[in-house]
Amino acid sequence: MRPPSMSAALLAALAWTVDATDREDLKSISLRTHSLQQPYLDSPMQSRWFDFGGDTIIRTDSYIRLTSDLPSQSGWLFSRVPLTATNWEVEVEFQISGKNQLYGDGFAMWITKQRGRQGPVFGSVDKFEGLGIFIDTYKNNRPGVVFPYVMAMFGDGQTSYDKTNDGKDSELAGCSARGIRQATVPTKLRLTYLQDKQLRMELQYKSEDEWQLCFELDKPPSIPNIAYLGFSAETGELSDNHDIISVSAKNLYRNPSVTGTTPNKGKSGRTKSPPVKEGGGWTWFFTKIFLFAMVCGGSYVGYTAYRAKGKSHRF
Ligand SMILES: [Ca+2]
Repeated sequence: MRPPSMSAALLAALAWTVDATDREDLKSISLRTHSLQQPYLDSPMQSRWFDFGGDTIIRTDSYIRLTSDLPSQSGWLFSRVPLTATNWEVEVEFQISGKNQLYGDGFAMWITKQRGRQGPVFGSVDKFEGLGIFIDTYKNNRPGVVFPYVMAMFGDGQTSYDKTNDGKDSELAGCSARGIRQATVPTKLRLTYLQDKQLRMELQYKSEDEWQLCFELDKPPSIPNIAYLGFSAETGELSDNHDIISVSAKNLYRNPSVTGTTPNKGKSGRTKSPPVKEGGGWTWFFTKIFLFAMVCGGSYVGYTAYRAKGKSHRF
């Protein structure tokens, strides 16, 4: 068995040390293929990693506008390659704004098998497969619920989103987010997915650097193997600007120095799964090199001392 090359091992080690998430047992690596920031385009009218269509317009110094504050608009933005990471986190800065007293309809974030097609669910297709997150700003019919409302729906490819009742029957989880539109601070969402373990949504809209937990599910449905990251929005009679400011996606790894090796850190105790192979092998590889160096160094010192002692006896 060949050990990994030193450069690859060093790179992996560096990746662990930078960019830690707020969970001690997880480390992250940025996914450039699923991240977006100004100026968004890397050649005139094109982005290497994202496609856009419908009424979407891009202002390279400001935002990607999925819909403008005009009636009957519909726009989308989708990654070109699937999100293949098993565990990931996507943080999105967005802005919902408009000049009218009545406004709608909101926007969606997608992790779905379908991509890049206009449709009736916040500007994208119905009967989707995968995860849809809806930031619904217009209450069609959900008595007693404060809007804007943020909800997750898991699509099986057959179930329709029921717009008339704001998707109530197909809701996986959700929360009210009064103030997420026309907010005075940058508005953000952060979605974390740990396969078979956790789906968590946090929102930032009340004050900067203060995250509100929207929902957390322990055993989320499995996202299709081939699933694209996307965004879409729609306006009807009522309208709003729905803007994506930036997207930051990360691949999450279990931290091998915490999982199963440090008994003091209680959190790792509940993790039954073995350490992620990308990490465990290389840490052990470094440990072995370190131990080998210690043994060599120790032997040399011992041998030198032994010889010196031998000499002193002789004379
Ligand atoms: Ca609605």
